[in-house]
Amino acid sequence: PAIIQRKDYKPFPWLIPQTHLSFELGLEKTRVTATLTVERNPEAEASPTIRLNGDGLKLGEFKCDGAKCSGHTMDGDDLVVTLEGDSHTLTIVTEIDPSQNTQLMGLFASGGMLCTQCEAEGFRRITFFPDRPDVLSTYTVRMSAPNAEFPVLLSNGNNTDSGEGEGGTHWAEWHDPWPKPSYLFALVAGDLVANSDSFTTMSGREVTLNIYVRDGDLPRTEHAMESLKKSMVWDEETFGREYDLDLFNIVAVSDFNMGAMENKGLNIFNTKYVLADPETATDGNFDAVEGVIAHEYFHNWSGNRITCRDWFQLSLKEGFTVLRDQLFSQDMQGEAVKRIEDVRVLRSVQFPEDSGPLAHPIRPDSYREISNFYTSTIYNKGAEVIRMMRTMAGPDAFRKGTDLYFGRHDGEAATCEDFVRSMEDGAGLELEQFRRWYSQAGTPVVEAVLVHDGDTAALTLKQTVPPTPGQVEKQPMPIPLRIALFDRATATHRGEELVMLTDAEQTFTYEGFAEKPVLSINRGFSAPVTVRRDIPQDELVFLAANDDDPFARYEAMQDLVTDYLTQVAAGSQDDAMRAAIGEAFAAIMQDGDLEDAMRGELMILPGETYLAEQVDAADPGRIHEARQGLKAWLGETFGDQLRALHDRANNVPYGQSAEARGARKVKTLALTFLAAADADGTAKRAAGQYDAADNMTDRQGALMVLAGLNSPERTARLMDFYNRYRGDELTIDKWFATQAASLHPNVIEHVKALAEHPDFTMRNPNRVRSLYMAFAANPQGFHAPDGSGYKLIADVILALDPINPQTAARFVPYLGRFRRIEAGRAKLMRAELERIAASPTLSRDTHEQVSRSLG
Ligand code: DPP
Ligand code: ZN
Repeated sequence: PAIIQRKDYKPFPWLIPQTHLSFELGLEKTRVTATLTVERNPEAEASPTIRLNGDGLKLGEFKCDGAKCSGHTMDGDDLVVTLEGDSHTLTIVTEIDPSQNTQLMGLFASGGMLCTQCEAEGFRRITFFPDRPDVLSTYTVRMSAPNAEFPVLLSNGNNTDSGEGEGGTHWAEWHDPWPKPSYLFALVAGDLVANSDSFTTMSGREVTLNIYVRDGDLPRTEHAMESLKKSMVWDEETFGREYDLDLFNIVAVSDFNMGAMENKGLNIFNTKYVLADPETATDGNFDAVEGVIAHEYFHNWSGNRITCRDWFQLSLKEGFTVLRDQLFSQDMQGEAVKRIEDVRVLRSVQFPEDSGPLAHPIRPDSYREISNFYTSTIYNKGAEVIRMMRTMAGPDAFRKGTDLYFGRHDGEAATCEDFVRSMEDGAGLELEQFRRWYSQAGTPVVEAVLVHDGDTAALTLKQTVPPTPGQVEKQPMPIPLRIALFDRATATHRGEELVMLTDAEQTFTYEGFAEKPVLSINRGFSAPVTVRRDIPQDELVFLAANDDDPFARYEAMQDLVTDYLTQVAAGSQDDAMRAAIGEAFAAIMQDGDLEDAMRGELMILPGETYLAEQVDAADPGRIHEARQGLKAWLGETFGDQLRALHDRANNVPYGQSAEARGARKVKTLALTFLAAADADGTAKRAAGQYDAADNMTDRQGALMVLAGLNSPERTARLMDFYNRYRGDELTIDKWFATQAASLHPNVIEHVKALAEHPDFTMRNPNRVRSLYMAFAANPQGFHAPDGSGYKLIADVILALDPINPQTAARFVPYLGRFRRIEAGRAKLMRAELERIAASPTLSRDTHEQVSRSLG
């Protein structure tokens, strides 16, 4: 398959000012009539033809200016039309079968309803069109459908007209006044009910808000509605962005590849990110709904009003919008904990991507299948890069930069370069060297050494950016590091400063230190880098107890545990170090000034993927044992305190206050340590928590602990959970995921048995992910020394690829990490990749990921 290169970008030779789409809808047969006005693009090189992309489409009728014409041919999947003159009207008829669309791209059926997903290249599965983000058009849509099956008919923009048709059909017309690229087109038809509300914008316009769901799901939409209204206010106050239509619709659908989609005025959501109530959603689910609702809403400006020139610019909208949703959630839930959570995701998903065969810059240079580039690098590292600009500029100047960007590029298909220039001009930043963050892949490593002499402290920082595929030589990056130097005796510092490391090596000196200070660095995680600090263990203990930057305090604890665990995994056990960790752990449990939400963060041990990243050739088995060993030791040594913590948290009644949420977090966390030390006693305690639970957070938390234990309580509660929630898709997903992610030694057998369960299906991405992604991310099962976990995931990829290639390809990176794994397992992982590669019928998605992984 062809490689698309960023440097080859050329504007499209034609403009499509108007797009009229007429749908005669049916689950098995939908007829689409597209009427496009086309005009020569005065800013592009003239072309005698217009290329309209298609994907698996069969052309029905074709007319040019109302007449049958012959100047068109098929070139592969595309329709190429020869056009003389400067403007024409093209009429194109296609017929599609949504019920057979298992890829869930384009128009597809889900539970009796019809809906669309067009980003990135799904529109070409509906009709022939220049399916690229820089072709903006004004859409008018007419739908007709049987009234009984599809009483609700929705598209982008405003509902301009509707009426009854022949033979029990009805029709509706929608018009979207804002020109948009085809990937933002959406249509929904189904038997749906709405939670309706309204919002008055800052200029006093009233906007109708609807969240459409299946009948029974209505009671679970309140949190999403509240989140939407909060997002709308926040974007006005924080970024000066006002909503621009009279109607904002959200529709929830069960079968969906992504989390959600920001189609103009008609967001389509995976039910997972809409539906929430205390009985079925965990605190984490509530937060995820709030975050995704905000994310998609914020896209209305960062994505829709200003879109991307080409898909290489994807991070322009995604990185920026992720930063916007992170800042929103920080304001809603508390900055410190949210920052720690975001960094945990970055380090457990993006860092491994950056150090593996699929590493790419946040603005890639080439791709074969764009679906493969909806990555943690584009999203999460992209957000970190813009966050660094904000850190360097300060929030007020940053806002001037974003104001300039929104003003300057409104209505355009823009580039990352446009964004950077707006930041230079608006925020007053000098970003020439900083542009390397857009072009260089790989996570920079910063070594920090602090030397004390007389009354001077000298901090030497060295950076290296590791080689990545296609990028062997790297240039130094500008790295903003927030630092503080602590006086050991008073546990205070003179104030934080922002150090800019721009060269390969630099030394910064600080006067007036009679004693050697303790270095706190990359506070707030001001740069997405790995810091290797040469710092004695007692200073880490000091920072874990005293740092006033919550992130830095967390980081000190993580570093302490990471150092210890990597040593244990390498075969040396340092009891003094373990004792120091124990002391810090006990202090965290007892610190009366800490909120429980933060206490929980400080107690969470670094994850196994993160630990594996710290060494060149990780042994996942030994890492798992080392981590479990420390948990058991902590659980044993601090059993009384952990039980007391569990009892105290158990007495906090259910509620959404920070206190109640924090209590629920430490409650289950305490169980995980206790379970590692005392399986039988903890099984009873966990079963007690399960039985008494009046909310999903406590219930699933207890079930998660029980699922890892060999105990009679395990079986009984798993059965209870299933019977209680049978038929409730999202909750049964949890039932699958909890078992697939468990610490149980027989987890592979469990997963194989669950794959045969009548509720399992390869057709529903949420179900597939709940069983197999949970398993692939479970090091103990996935990295079974005999390779059975690798084989299982490879079999999933091969079986899923013909059904849903986009989702199948998402499993490849787990196997692709073999170069960072010890030789025995690496060989088995590689062999599975080669087995997949040998399949003659791989999709473009999976083929690209497998061949990049094998390198
Ligand atoms: N739906 C995806 C997102 O919002 C792609 N735009 O990030
Ligand atoms: Zn997005």
